Amino acid sequence: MALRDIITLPDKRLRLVSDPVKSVDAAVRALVSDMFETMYDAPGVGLAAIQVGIPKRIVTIDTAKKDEPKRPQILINPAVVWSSDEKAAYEEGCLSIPEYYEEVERPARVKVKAIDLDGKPVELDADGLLATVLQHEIDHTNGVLFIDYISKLKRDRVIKKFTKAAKRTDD
Ligand code: GNR
Ligand code: NI
Repeated sequence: MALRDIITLPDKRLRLVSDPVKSVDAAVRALVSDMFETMYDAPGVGLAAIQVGIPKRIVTIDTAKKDEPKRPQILINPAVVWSSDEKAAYEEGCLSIPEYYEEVERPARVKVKAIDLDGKPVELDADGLLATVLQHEIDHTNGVLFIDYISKLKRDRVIKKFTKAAKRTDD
């Protein structure tokens, strides 16, 4: 078990389309274990492998509140197979865009298919925060960030802020 570094804007790897996992082997299990450790430490309610620099379609999620028992969920090769016409708005944040929050509207309910750590197919029906986090994480596996859904003015402003901050730290 190890903490891994979370990559942040403007790291171009956040725009990669991650590769499907072909077999759930020891390396995948070790990565999943590190992702949970990194996600709980951050803390965050979800994490995609690309956020620790690994372009594989692997997602960890735990939307349990602080006073509730842990509820770890692992999704390998996840895909949204149905989404509701009804939308829901959530104030979203992202560990790869630290301390920036904006309201995003997405389908309120989704059905997601994936495989678990045993390579077995799983199907999830989600609403509320879980539906939003599932979509946010599956977006990461496709190189999509929540700022892609806000106005271009706000998006350009936040990208510029992180680009400037990165320039200041490497000179
Ligand atoms: O910790 C997180 N909180 C969150 C809140 C609202 C919508 C999505 C999220 S996911 C985020 C962690 C993260 O960046 N996952 O990719
Ligand atoms: Ni994120």
